[in-house]
Amino acid sequence: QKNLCLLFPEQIELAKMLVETGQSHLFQHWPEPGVDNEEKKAFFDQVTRLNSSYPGGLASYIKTARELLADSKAGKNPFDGFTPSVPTGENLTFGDENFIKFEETGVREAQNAAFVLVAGGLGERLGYNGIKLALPVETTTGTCFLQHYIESILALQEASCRLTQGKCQRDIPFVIMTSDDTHARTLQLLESNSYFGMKPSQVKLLKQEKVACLEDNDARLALDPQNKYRIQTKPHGHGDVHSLLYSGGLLNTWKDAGLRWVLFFQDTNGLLFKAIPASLGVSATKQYHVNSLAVPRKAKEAIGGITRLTHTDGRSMVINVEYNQLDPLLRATGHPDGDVNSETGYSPFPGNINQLILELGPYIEELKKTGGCIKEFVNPKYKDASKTSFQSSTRLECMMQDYPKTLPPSARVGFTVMDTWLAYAPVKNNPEDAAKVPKGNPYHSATSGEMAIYRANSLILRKVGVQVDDPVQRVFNGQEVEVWPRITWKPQWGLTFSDVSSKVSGSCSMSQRSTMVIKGRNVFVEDLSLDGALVIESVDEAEVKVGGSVQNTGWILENVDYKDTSVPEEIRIRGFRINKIEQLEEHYSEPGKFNLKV
Ligand code: UGB
Repeated sequence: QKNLCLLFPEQIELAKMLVETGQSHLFQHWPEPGVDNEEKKAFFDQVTRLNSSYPGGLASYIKTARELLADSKAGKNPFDGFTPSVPTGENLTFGDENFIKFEETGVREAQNAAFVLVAGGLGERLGYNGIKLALPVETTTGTCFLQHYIESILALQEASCRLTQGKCQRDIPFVIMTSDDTHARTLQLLESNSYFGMKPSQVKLLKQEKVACLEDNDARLALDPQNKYRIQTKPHGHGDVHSLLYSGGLLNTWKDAGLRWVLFFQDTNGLLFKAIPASLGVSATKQYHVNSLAVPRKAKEAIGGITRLTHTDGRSMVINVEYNQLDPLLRATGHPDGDVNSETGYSPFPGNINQLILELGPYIEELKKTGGCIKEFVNPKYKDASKTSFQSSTRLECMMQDYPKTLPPSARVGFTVMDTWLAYAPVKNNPEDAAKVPKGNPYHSATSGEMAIYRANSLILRKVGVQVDDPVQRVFNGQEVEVWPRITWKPQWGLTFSDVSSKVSGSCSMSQRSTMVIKGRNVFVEDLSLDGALVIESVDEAEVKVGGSVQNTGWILENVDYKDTSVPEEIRIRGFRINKIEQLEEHYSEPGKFNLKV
């Protein structure tokens, strides 16, 4: 009471709200008025932020938390009344007629798209000290994820413009959701690299706020153990992206500019853009309001399962069931073995890779109703079976893929399944955990993420007629992986199947120990036999034809141990370094036509 006398009117309102919602304990230790005034002010600054960044304010957060905590204590099944079944979606096969048709449609539509990258997570499972966007996708070129994403969007923009004979007028908007954990370092990465060639005005960073932690079933807010004048906070999850986009007014700006699609994606999937054009084509052709990208899923793999849920009252929806919920749901609904592989060797439920394509108009209409609030959940770790106290504080969380949960049955919700080798290779697990992944399941590590790039590029080249040698098996950081030739190219060289097939001709071959790096839009590979390393860099105005027989010692992979701290972290987490012994390297910095015949 006495402390309240010193407060501003808006702070008094907040203090009252806290007391009325059962949070008086936050003030119990407060000394008499006049003591620790700066700290008390900082406390209210934080409460103001927590209150304004949550739709409906802190009172609403506390109310929802109480309800969800009570449900959790009572063991209420969030899927009560729902039966899971395997849904049907669009299955694409890379390089066939259907795929090529969807790719072309997708590229055409890309100029009507905006991209949203959720990158607020620190990646606790990976344990990397920097932001994940700064990690190399592969170490042959050292291109980081953010650069790769930006170059892919720019390549898509150019390709879309070309297809419409230059009638497009706009740059594709690119939003990155950051958090306090990642914001400054993401901005710094962009600024110190001139936005990797994108116009700074094209990129917008939206920072998500953390939410208050809860210390018990009454949803009493937890004080920060380090500072008794602060409420402890934790991330709220990637679901925040919807309310941030809505409250910032960006969606309406995009709509007014004539955009039609919003594509959401995650921080470390170096393959994703190989799947984007075709899946956007599926959205446009099928007029999906929601299209989720999926890949065949191994049972128990840490990716959600796309599931049809049918309620006893007749309601039905196609939605992601998160990996920790799928097994109990199946067991509770007549599948005693739970989440297991079928005779195909995969779970019958396609794996959600959290790449969503939403149609902008219906998305805005839905958000007008919900304000972008996504159904939340709570996952307290209880001390014992009485479920009366927690091991550590918890908080509400939300996931971006739960967006369809509030949609009416009339909404057109679909999904597109692609081959894993083409679409999905995330970097999520540290070497130690990756080495423990059951045999046959993907590692989702920096090692497997990099190897997946080489495999995909090799398989794509095979599909356009190049004779690429089989991979060899090697073990890095305790993980057995296939090592294909290290083939990389810039997105503007080969964004789609048609792009790649138009750049490669004649009789070409690549030995397993080869490396090929193409950094140039107009590089044409013709009758090339490669056994070693070849690097071609050229400016846009140069047209370079490369052929003949290249043979040299090349670049070799040497094992390093992830525990060896003398090696930089981004290298040692993959378990190998590339020793660049000998290569044929050519740079074309002038416009013109060139012929490199070795
Ligand atoms: N992220 C944020 O931006 N903010 C946050 O508060 C938290 C995360 P994780 P997760 O496709 O691989 C998801 O931690 O959540 C960003 C799907 O839920 O890597 O365990 C973060 O920066 C799951 O269904 O993944 O699992 C990152 O970019 C499955 O699809 C992204 O959110 C799985 O991803 C994902 O965060 C997958």
